[in-house]
Amino acid sequence: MMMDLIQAQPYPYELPQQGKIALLIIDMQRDFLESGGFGEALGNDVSRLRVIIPTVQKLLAVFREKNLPVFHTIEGHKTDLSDCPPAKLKRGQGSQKIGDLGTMGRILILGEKGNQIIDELKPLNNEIIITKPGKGAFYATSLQEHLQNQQITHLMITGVTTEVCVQTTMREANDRGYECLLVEDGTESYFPFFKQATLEMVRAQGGIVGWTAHSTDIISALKGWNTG
Ligand code: TIU
Repeated sequence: MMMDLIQAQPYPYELPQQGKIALLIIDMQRDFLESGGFGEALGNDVSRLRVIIPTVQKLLAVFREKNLPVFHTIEGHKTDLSDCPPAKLKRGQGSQKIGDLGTMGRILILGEKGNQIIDELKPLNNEIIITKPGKGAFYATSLQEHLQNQQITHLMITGVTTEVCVQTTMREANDRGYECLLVEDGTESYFPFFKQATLEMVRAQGGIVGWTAHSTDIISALKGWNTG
């Protein structure tokens, strides 16, 4: 039987013979990529995350072209903060906290301007948006239910930030039995060293958490893949 493989580390990643692959785009919301949101409130230079936008756009275009499922996530809290643990609310020493009024609305609150996915990656109506109160996309969300309903077994993971929401989600997915591939140039961190360390730690020990691959290798494999 011919296998469809993506050139990856620590070894080639097999595209599913059975089951499906989905694209997971983590938290590409204004909060983390534009000035005036949560990322900046935490003291970060948000501009450095923007380099991955064209890569994620290209992957998104291939998934849409091949009619493969796409999931977007947003980190955010209810207006009354009832889903925000006190520990998360009081954490940090920045001038603004979750729920405070910033230049893009209330910080990290669902529905506010800062909480919207950036225009460049605007979801289509048939793409599911998972809002999440934590760093991981499985905690207190319906993500797993959606994946199971759609027989998705493989996840291609992109978004921000690599060592926080992306890595947490990848670890959660790995423990739930998903074959996870982290897109090297489709994820970014405020700290280059943390991104590099994350790539290395997930693929160490024979792929203890999963694989990493460059978008060009992923796109060429997906384009030639007969999804049946
Ligand atoms: N602070 C930071 O790097 N990230 C977050 O708070 N959330 C996400 O990673 N989405």
